Amino acid sequence: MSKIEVDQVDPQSGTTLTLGTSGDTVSIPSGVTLANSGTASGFGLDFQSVKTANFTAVAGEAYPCNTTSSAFTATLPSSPSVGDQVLLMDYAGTWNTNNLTINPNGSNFQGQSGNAIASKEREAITCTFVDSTQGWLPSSGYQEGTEGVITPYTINYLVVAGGGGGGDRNGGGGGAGGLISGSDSVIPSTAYTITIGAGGAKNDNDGSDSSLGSIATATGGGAGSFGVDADAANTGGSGGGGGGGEGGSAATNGASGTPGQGNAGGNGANTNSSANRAGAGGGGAGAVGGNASTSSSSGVAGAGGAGSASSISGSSVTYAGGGGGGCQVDTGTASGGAGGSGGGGTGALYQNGPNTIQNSTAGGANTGGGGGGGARQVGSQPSSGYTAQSGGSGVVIISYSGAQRGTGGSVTSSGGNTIHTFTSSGTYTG
Ligand SMILES: [Ca+2]
Repeated sequence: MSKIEVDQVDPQSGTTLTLGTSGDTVSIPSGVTLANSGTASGFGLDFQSVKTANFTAVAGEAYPCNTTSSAFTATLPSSPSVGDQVLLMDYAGTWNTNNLTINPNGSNFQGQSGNAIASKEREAITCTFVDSTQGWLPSSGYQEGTEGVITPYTINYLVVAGGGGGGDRNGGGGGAGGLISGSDSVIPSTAYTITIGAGGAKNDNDGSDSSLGSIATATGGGAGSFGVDADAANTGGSGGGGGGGEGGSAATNGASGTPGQGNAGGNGANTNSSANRAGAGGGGAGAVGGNASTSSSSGVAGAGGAGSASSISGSSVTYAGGGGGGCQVDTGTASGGAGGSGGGGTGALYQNGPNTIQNSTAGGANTGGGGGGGARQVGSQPSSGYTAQSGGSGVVIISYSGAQRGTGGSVTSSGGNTIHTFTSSGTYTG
């Protein structure tokens, strides 16, 4: 190896200086600085083969990404150096249907932690690592529009289904609508269908499901048993309460709820020799429905199971209480049948002799409360108030930190959060 030491190298003729010949490598040793004060061309990112599945990018490389078959994730380099660059481009014009997810691998992307999503057809993005605060920034691109790279954000949610209907004739209270709370991420400018479940009408009608897109679906509350042919209480988000039956029929047991959403209804009771018959409470999100009890001198209807409190709206509100059971007492005293906290309806009580009655009520609107059970109608009974009632409709509430980002529902703010409350079906657009 020989060494030439000169201060300048110029072309021997003409104006082109050539280093090496084809196949050679011109090596710049570590510690050497190439300072360019002229025009550089032909330098750039090292182009790679087409990617069709998850991969981890290397700084200084460019990747065509083909999402024709399925969406996948490009993970940026970990522990990047300032100035590191990665180029990503939509190989087949399919990022709008199968998005490319960009995982910043522990660094921020545009100042936020978590993944970003590239969703524009024929988009191309050069990602440059700037610093630990902003992390990676798109430093150049094509077809990026105003939302070329979007960053999902976290929401907290509450989804409550419609409550089940109560049962007539010493029937059980309706089970509360299923209650689900949690958190998930939503994608800006994406529509999420909001469904608010209706409450079930009296006598064997369950509440309807409520849902937040594909993120969460709460199951409608189960109907309470009603006193015809020992109708069985229905399962649901929370289960319906068992009935006391009518005539000489048997009492029935409560039905089960859905794990993670609600609880079972209580069991009905009767003392047919005294014509004392009592329905049980429907299950609530926070507790099982109360059992009924009877003797030769009394009937006690079961209370609806307690609901569950949530502060997602900015203040503590209890949702999804079970309906109370209904009760007929021909011999002695009648009591009980309170609705569970959180919108559960009150069960009807009928006490023969004094001919007194406790009116039943429906589950509260937008609470998911179960409907109250009914008492048995007899000839001397007042003309109304003894029948079972329907369950209450459900509700969906979305909350996230900071200023308003999405649209839909009734929008309020509390404690630095923006809150979207849906009392009827609609759309949340992220
Ligand atoms: Ca039934």
